[in-house]
Amino acid sequence: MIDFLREAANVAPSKRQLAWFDRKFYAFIHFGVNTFTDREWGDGTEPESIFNPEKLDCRQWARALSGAGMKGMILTAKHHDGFCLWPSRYTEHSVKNCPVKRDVVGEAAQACREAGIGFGVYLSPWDRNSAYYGTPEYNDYYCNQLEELLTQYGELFCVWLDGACGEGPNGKKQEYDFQRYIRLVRKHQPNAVIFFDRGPDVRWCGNEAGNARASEWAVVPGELCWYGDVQTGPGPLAQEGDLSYLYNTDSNVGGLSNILYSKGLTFVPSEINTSIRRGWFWHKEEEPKSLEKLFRIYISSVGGNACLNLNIPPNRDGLLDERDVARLKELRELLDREFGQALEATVEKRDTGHPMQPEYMITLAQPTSRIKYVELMEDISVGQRVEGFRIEAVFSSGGQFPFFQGTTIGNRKICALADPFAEQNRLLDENKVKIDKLLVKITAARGEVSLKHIAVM
Ligand code: FUL
Repeated sequence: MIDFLREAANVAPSKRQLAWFDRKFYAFIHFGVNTFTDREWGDGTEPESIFNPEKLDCRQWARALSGAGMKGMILTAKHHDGFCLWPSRYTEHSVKNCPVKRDVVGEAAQACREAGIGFGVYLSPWDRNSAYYGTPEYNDYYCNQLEELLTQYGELFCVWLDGACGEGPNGKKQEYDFQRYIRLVRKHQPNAVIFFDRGPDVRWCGNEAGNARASEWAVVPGELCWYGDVQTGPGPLAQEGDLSYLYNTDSNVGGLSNILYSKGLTFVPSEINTSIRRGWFWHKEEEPKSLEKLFRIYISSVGGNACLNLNIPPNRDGLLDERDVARLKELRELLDREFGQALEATVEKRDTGHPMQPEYMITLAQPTSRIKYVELMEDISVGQRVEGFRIEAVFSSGGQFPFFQGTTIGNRKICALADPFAEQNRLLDENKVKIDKLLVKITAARGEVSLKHIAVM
């Protein structure tokens, strides 16, 4: 039991996973024939001629994303309909046979480089157009396309593999050779993280609604799948990394279990991906999610030991919709207002005699009653360890009280003590007493704890 806990505490991330965590917030771009047919899933029979984004401007996309503080863009180079946004040598079903004969992948990659953000690709394994689909040759076809993307467009920060596996044009399903896909990505883009339902580098959070778990563990049993439903996901109660799941690491859950992973504990953090609108592709009548909703998604994902991949779909002109761009700008302004300026403070780690339960005393330069957030980061380069913590306020007038109780910290935990959308904020509005110091007490951990960053906003 103790050995098992020690093992769990010491499962460490790779360099590419740490670099991915640093990106925090990046964008999905769903763009393709669906943009022009008003559908979410094309069936592969769409004529190339319908893809006609006459004002296509990938620089406009990249500018809006980087302006919103996003650190990357992942473009759907090919969605389930099989239509390719780059002139692949291996199919005619691509931009090369469209009225606008432009290499959208190349232009997007270049725009990201200019804007100083990362670029990544989504290449759907499910292909409803390819005649190879459902045969062993399809894996060759897929790898050929993947290799084009991996070698022609510079450095990629992410290769996003979709788990969907439906029927192809001849009614057959495909057995994907994921091991081969992964080897190919590693060979050409060793720094790119591979997203797939359960890793190997980043896993799906289990829903498309933007719901993060209340306690997010990056260390999970290798073969454990997400439990859930696409619309609502597992909800905050299924905590894949908690001990009850870890102890089941010998179980064999889910249909894909044997494809990718050996059993045992592995470091695979979760990505929260959702669209700024209801659909992944652009539909005229859809409106962006409210600022409040997006802010809550941001706090619970970026501030909940995950990264946020927010989809912003270009319209039929090939431009991001002004409504979405405006909402992104509002979000950036709100994030800057809430988190932009940390209060001046000093932090002292206190030895409690127990390395798994240290305390951190934060002394504010100016006593204040306006504390809104506390941001904590574990040094996860050695593993994720904190299971529980508490924050107590220490008043200059004397007295102390606990006001925040949390579970996991991981890469980053944003503890929200105030809510910009609430009419009243207990701590800010009612408490006129000034807070002098804050005490962060780690109450439970799987190993020795080291917080590498503490900020008070
Ligand atoms: C899913 C797809 O079926 C959706 O269309 C979308 O691309 C989403 C991100 O992944 O598996």
